[in-house]
Amino acid sequence: MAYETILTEVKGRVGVITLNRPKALNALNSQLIEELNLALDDYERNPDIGCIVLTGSEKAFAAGADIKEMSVLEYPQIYLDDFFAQADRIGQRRKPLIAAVAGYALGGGCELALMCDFIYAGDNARFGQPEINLGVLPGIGGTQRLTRALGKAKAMEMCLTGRQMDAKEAETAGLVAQVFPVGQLLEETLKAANTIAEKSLPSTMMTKEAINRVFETSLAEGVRFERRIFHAIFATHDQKEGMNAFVEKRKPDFKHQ
Ligand code: CO8
Repeated sequence: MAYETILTEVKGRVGVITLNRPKALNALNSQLIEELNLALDDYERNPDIGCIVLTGSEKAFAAGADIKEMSVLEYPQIYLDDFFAQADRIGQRRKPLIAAVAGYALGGGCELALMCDFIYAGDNARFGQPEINLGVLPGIGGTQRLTRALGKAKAMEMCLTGRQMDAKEAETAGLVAQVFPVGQLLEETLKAANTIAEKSLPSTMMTKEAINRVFETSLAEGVRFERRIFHAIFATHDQKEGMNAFVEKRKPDFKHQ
């Protein structure tokens, strides 16, 4: 499928999506969100894809939602159209999804990275929720996910002042999993993505689902949920293969089912 705002490339069992609106620093407009969802649908349906990487350019992962597109919108149309509701689907994906963030990840760009399962950052990455400077507020989950990722103090400070956080601070604060020199970011992200994609797909998907339960439920319910899907994974080929391979001292041959 030909896209205008993103690039897609399959590397082994990893599906890569590159945001590609360089003239607008990858600002997220409706077309980009639609194309991103189509590409994600495609990778999710493809049994040969075990992990997805979402990235941008060295200058910008994404500098926010497209302010030029939004500036002309009026209430109640924005309400009736449920503007940007499709963005929520990105955070509901089932296969592991890694954000490789270099440069600006601001506003909707930061929120998009937060919808991924974890973030690897280039050492030039800058995270921020500058919506307050535009007289608005984060609208794609930033107030919720940033607070869960960073805690109340830093999330409040960032959203209320609009200040940016560099990669080092983001790693210390737990927003990103690891920081790499920007020139090595994609290579390192692909390495991790390959590692994940080679594991049994039902076990990576169930692990993602169980960890995400943390944000939706109590500890007791979450532990019960984990036990139920742990029991269920004994219905897969790969559980038998993985455990037999260990006992027989050989490499497992996962069939991803
Ligand atoms: N939207 C549209 N265009 C943008 C955006 C954006 N978010 N960011 C940059 N651009 C464009 C610029 O207008 C410029 O275009 P042109 O060449 O035609 O003038 C081009 O990209 C390059 O940008 P700059 O010249 O500004 O580049 P600099 O290197 O000088 O500055 C910055 C880079 C600091 C990133 C600067 O561009 C900037 O501050 N951008 C805006 C950042 C921002 O405020 N982001 C938040 C947007 S609001 C948001 O994300 C809300 C999401 C919620 C939506 C919910 C819907 C329900």
